[in-house]
Amino acid sequence: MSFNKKFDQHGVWRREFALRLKLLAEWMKDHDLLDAAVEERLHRLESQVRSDKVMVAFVAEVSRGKSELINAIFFAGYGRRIMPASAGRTTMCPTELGYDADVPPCLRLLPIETRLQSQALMEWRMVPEKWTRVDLDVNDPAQLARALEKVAEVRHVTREEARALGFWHDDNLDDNPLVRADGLIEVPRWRHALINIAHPLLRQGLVILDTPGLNAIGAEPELTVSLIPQAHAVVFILAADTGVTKSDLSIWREHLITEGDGCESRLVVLNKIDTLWDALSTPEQVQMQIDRQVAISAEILGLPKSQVIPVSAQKGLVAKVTGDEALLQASELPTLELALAQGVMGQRQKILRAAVADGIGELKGEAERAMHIRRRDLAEQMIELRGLRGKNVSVIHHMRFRIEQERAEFNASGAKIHAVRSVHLKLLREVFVLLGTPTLRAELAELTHALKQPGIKLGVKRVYGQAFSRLREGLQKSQILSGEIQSMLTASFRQLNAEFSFSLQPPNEPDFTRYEHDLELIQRSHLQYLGLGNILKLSQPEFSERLVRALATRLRVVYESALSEVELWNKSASSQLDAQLRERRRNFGRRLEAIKRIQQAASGLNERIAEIDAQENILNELDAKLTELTSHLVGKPALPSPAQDEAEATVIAALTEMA
Ligand SMILES: Nc1nc2c(ncn2[C@@H]2O[C@H](COP(=O)(O)OP(=O)(O)O)[C@@H](O)[C@H]2O)c(=O)[nH]1
Ligand SMILES: [Mg+2]
Repeated sequence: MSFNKKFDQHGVWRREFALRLKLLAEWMKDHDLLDAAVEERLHRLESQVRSDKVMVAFVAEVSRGKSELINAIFFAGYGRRIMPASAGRTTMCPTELGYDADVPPCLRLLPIETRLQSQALMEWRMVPEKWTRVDLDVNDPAQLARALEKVAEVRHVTREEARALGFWHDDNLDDNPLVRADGLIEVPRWRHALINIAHPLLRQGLVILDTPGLNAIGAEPELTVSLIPQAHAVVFILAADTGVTKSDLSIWREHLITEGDGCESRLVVLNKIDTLWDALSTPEQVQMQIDRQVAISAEILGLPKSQVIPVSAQKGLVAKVTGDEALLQASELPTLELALAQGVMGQRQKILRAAVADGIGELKGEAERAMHIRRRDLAEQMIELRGLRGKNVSVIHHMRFRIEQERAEFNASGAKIHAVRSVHLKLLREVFVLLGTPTLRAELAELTHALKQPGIKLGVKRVYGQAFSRLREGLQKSQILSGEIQSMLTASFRQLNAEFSFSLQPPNEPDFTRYEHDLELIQRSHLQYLGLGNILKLSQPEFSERLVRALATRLRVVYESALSEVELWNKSASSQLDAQLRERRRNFGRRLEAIKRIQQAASGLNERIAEIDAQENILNELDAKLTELTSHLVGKPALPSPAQDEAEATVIAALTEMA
């Protein structure tokens, strides 16, 4: 299955999931099963699946054919080149292609001069007015292609300006751009480009990152320490006619090697194999030459041969546009698409499904607990009412008095429940402080300060190590505190259960090891980046500033998700208490109501018993329906087929009717 088809299939699953989730929510609401925690969980699941992005980054030295490959894989349907990819017109700035429904189709460009300020790229995204916007007409591929040529624009600046912008390094002369005869240096006009178009794949959450060559990657630390490591797949491109050059190797080593995990998501492409096609050689001879280039490249990069895929992006694009099947096969593009589909999409789906299955499992548990309480209340009422059979008026009167007394006692014990809550909140507040923005900010200020010390170069690893072990310590402390909160919750829930025969169950406590692992990866990407060459740049104060800003934006994401996990945990605990209290109050109401009716007419008793029987049956049905609705959500997606489309159409129709 090609990448595009696999991605489509993923999209179908996600849409279907979102629809089913909506159905589940409506159903739960109708049956009064939607408490605050469940609602929150549904909401999170929905946005997790809806906003799930898959980022594929294309990284290589200039002119290896990144843009051409993007054209060939994703945009051949437009019938022409969309990303500029021709000699002398190459992408000069990192370019992200994606789709955001809230923004009209456009190209947004961030001027290169923003590098003179210390804000991280992520922060600039929040300031739309700093970006130059060009509207795009998606129905006019020629206009689209013309507009996108802006990403190739350059400026000519003096050496001082180039140095300030991060393109010139006095201690690393080899890597500097060429100086023209008039002494000026060519630099990109834009720092970053965002392309927003409603291409079918982009609509479904694909984000493509096209990067310029080594020089521009090196100048933007955020690419290396943030965007590229977070991409779900990185395609590294070599050209068959040049083999692995020195700068190819620098990019590979400085920006792409990650130890341990992530191997599956790195694809190496040996592009331009058509330059080896040669009318004077036999196909076997050409193939041998390609194989040799693959073997040599794999050896230099330290990869198994199977991980280097030879293709011709250009011929692949031509073949798709002209419908030339033989040429398409010869270009080997389908082989690359297959590898992307299996490696990247397969992986992504597995992760998302696992996360979703966990969420659904907890949600189901919460709803079942609510039903359990109702079931038990019914059972108790049943015993109570059966006991009244054949009893005289005074016994019934006495019973009513007893229930009223019980209710008064229960209302008076509200203070005890309140106490449990306030201790819980107090401890939680400590966790919030540990994981909060001020704590993180203070940590990072310390790191910036340390990095700015003269002669830091040798101590970088240690300084990072210290900062990260403090961060890890914070997470470990949060884990310990959460453990204490959990024990407290368990004990007080048990006590409340015993005293009021509640069935409270403490929700799963947050697990911070995942976030520790994230910290590990972030630390590694920074050290990797600084370990080679780039460490020299620390002598420029604005560089360390930028580096730490980039670090901050990435850490913030980790801390925000940790905090939100803690919040959900808290919400789940307190909404259980709320639910039990509410149900109990209702239960008193129902019991009193039943007695009153029995006092008024003797026949009331049997009627009431029959009602309770009926309610028990309804609960059983609800239980079965819940299992059915949730099992649809964690089930495997059907293969895309006409039947699948029909199924989807049916669900959509059902929902439209509901709305
Ligand atoms: N012969 C040949 N040329 C290619 C191929 N892919 C790209 N090119 C050419 O290589 C040059 C650079 O391509 P481009 O996509 O702009 O490279 P980028 O800088 O990596 O984005 C352009 O002139 C392309 O036409 C290919 O598969 N075969
Ligand atoms: Mg390019």
